Amino acid sequence: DPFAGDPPRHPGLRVNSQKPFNAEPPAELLTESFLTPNELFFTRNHLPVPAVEPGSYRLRVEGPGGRGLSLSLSELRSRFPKHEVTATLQCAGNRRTEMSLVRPVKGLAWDIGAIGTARWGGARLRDVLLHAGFEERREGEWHVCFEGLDVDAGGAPYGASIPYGRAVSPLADVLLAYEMNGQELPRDHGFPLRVVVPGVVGARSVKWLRRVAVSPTESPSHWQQNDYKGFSPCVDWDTVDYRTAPAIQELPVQSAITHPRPGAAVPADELTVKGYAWSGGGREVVRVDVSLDGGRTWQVARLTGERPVPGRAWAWALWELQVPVPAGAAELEIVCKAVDGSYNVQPDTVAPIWNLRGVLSNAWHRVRVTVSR
Ligand code: MTE
Ligand code: MO
Repeated sequence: DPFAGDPPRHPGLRVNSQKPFNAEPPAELLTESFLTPNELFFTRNHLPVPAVEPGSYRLRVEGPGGRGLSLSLSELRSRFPKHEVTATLQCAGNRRTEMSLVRPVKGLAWDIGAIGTARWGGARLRDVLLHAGFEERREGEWHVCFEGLDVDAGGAPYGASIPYGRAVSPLADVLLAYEMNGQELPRDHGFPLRVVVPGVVGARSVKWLRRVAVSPTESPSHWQQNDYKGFSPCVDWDTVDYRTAPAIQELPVQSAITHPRPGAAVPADELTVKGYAWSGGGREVVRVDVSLDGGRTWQVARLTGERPVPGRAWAWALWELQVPVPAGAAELEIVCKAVDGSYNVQPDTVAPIWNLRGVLSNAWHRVRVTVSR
């Protein structure tokens, strides 16, 4: 069993697949704290968790002109200033179950919990690239490619890439992280070293990082080339051509209701609605609207948590609304939708954004509850 060496996990997680391990926290726990506890942070593994001996671990960085660097963990910690960033990671497949209600899609059945926020600590990727001899600016199109220590049956590693400009930008805060919420990176989250690309789909934040290389083309990995791309609802498995769509990088604006849960019985007097909201590319959430009547009338929720730097809002906003329950209502359809700093909004329904892989599922989140009498 190639998964026999996987680490122990928190029993409270909702498991989507055991081998490889994919799990999310129960939605109501997700917004209990601004930083998601490490043991409750969703896990998205494509392959078995590699066993890494920290003493002999080396990160390989391919430098310009065929020169290369090999860095131990203690070199990564001592040669580069430690930088900390609070950033949300979201899987492209978060909220996929809602998309599969429209029509079946291929992929793990994530509810709303394939998202989490942590304070990541590590070396800036920028500092490591400059140390390896790269310049701040490079003419033409370049990508920074990452490889993990997890390899498939054919020996191909998990891999992904981001544009060079993001990798070297001091404002983009891309990290080679060895800490998560002040602790050593847990094995499921990439021990001993992972990439964290704030504002970008989780798939690019490569765990168990073994190699960094600069290339004129994107990562050749399956997950960069033939997965994690969005398509029109008219594209099916007979017509899909992965070369025609760009790889997902920055994610669109998103929000979801974590409390109450679908089917719950809520009190007849007053109701507290809670949830999260986030947008890609560092775009801050400027507003969350909540409806109790399926979207006919709206109220503005109160944003809680840390105030972001506009344009570098890497972490989610949590939000809350206390509302009187409309007199006589027996059922409520609670809806939320977020607005980001570019005034991007979420689509109201799922069908027009349906796609065969069930990615980018960010329609208004709807939760039906009954009112207890
Ligand atoms: N890195 C490696 N090496 N192997 C993986 O399977 N999964 C990716 C990314 N990095 C993956 C990886 C995907 S799709 C996501 S959403 C995030 O890791 C999830 O990070 P987490 O498990 O720490 O939440
Ligand atoms: Mo993902």
